[in-house]
Amino acid sequence: MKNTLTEELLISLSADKPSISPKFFYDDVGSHLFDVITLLKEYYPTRTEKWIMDSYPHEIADAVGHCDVLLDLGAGNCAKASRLFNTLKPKQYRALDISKEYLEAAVVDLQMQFPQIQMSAHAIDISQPLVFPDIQELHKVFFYPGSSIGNFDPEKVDQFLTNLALECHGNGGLLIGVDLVKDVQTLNLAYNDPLGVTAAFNLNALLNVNRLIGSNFELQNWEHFAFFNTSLSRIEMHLRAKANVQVTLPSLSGKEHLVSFSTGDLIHTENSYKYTQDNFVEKLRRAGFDDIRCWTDPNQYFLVCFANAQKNPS
Ligand code: AVI
Repeated sequence: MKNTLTEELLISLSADKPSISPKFFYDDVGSHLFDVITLLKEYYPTRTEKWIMDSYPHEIADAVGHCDVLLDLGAGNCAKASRLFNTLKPKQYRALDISKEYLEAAVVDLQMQFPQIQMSAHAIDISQPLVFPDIQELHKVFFYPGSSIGNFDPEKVDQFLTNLALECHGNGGLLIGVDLVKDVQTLNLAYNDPLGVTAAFNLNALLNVNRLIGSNFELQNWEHFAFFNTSLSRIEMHLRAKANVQVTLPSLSGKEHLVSFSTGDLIHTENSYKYTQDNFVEKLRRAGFDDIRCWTDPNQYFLVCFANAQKNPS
């Protein structure tokens, strides 16, 4: 596992357009910094999604209908899903995330509060194809909040949604939160908060990479750079070199090599795609969902959809 990660980072950092996958944001410090981001006034997605879920609990429950199994994709501390338990009344809750320890602790706590729901925690990388043969016959509701779908490239989104629609086996659907296109100022501010929390979150990826592969990125040589790319409809986050720097990277054979960056050079760390309601609904349809219900907030900043898997997927 360590070698695979090292290899992935060495390849992406030595490429013509260097990058670090956003999954490297989420070490312990990075996960806490992300939690702080969600509390910031400028970062509207988390509280707007909560506002929508809290404003339409019965409409959402009606659309979802009967729920045998709630599958929480990227569950984290399970807080968002647990707010749905009283209205969706799932018989089973499966929390899926990349880190099992964190997840197990959250599920143990939650199980005490909701003893009637059968709960389990599963360490799964949801960017890989998902299969759930043991619950094929049951009515499944996939839950994917927080606009995490925005961090996938569009082709990956299509594969991911198609996989979920097929995994419903004509019996279930997807409850998903999606960030919407809006004025550029609001978008840029959400990823350039004046307190600098998003900057710290972005820079912390370098510390995590140093720890994982033994490189020697120095934070004072790098700055946060984020902007809305209108033509691609995405926020791009980068780390920008503030000086000419050389970074030592290890190699799998044990020999170190130097990578040079000039002032202004970029390391791409994240894309966060923003959709319109129409183009996201169209994506859901193409992936094999129909009967799609949508809810939004008065500013139309964020979208929550429930999409039923087609009964006879073609
Ligand atoms: C996790 N994800 C949906 C966040 C986003 O808005 O794309 C990650 C994030 N990056 C910077 N701020 C928040």
